[in-house]
Amino acid sequence: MKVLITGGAGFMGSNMVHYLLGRQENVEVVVLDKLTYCGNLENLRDLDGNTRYHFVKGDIADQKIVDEVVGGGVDVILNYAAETHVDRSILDPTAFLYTEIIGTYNLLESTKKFGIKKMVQVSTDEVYGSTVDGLFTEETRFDPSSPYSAAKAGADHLCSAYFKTYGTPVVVTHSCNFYGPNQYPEKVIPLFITNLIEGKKVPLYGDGSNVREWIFTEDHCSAIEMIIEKAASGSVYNIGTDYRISNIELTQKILALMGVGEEMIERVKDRPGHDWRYAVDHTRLTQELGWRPRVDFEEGLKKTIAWYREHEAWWKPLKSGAYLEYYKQNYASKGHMV
Ligand code: NAD
Ligand code: TDX
Repeated sequence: MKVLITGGAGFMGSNMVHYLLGRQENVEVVVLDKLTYCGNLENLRDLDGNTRYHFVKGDIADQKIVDEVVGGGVDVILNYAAETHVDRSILDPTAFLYTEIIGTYNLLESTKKFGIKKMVQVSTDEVYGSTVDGLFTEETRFDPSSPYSAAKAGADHLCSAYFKTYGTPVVVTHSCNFYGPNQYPEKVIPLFITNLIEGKKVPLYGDGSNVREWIFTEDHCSAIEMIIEKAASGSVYNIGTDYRISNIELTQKILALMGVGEEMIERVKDRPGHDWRYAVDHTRLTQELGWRPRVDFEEGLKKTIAWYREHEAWWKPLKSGAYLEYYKQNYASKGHMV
């Protein structure tokens, strides 16, 4: 089976590349990635020379490159490529619209044109907006709050429309928040961990009462693997863990595990349009496909903190802005298609 993973140089995409290659010997992976500030070939460096892994630099908003890669022989497409940071979408939504909407449209067109067996659209629970005390089911009406989640919702609607109109074999997932090794240090967990390693305070938005549901990398990968194997075309699955925690509780856990006190919290202005609570009902995935999460949050958080402690060389250039220069020097002349 040949699997195209768009956005495979990013956080969860690269975790999925490793997960699939590690678990299934008959799998070949092609990564198509634009290498934005978030795409990092360091995440895939250990695969250099692996004959079951191929890397192509390209933009999913460019139909020509998408057709070339998909038409080159692919069985399954996993669309991880996206602009993913809510705060950046508030500052400038442009790239979010191109990548999320035009990019997903291009992948759907190529899926249709080349008779691809399955496309999985890796989406988010944020499309449902915020809920005070309920749970999001797959029937919950989309009510996005940020340009990021509105763009993801637009892409998800396109997937549904392609299935209804053309029978395009697409499956959409709505996952809760990811965490784990290799996450770009702008997202709350790696930002807070790396700030504390550097002796800096952690910027907590608003009163810290906002609630998020968290899933560790391997658990998200196992859900997507099961969806590749078993999900019917046109189906939609929420991916969640039932592990929900407020940002202040999350911060306190990180501070405790890192051996520092609450004086390291800096209360800052709230995010505009900040969703208060996400809560996912994943009954369908569990009952229909038999999936369940396995990693306990404390265990995953400890592993994540240990990884950032051991990989300063990975995140320091990202925080200092030196990554692109480093990347040009280390990769551009070494046979990568960049
Ligand atoms: P990330 O930001 O770490 O990586 C995104 C990757 O996509 C990068 O490698 C980037 O270079 C690539 N990319 C961006 N624009 C591209 C384009 N136009 N063409 C080709 N490649 C492009 O992402 P992540 O946090 O691992 O999220 C992966 C997917 O999962 C996204 O679709 C996101 O919406 C979804 N998701 C994320 C979370 C979360 O908590 N991070 C939760 C639910 C769903
Ligand atoms: O510095 C911060 N301080 C803070 O209090 C940052 C970066 C965040 N926060 C808060 C905002 C959120 O309530 O922490 C929470 C998590 O923030 P992010 O890590 O930015 O994630 P979130 O906004 O929840 O979105 C994430 O999960 C869903 C991903 O970035 C999305 O791509 C995904 O779809």
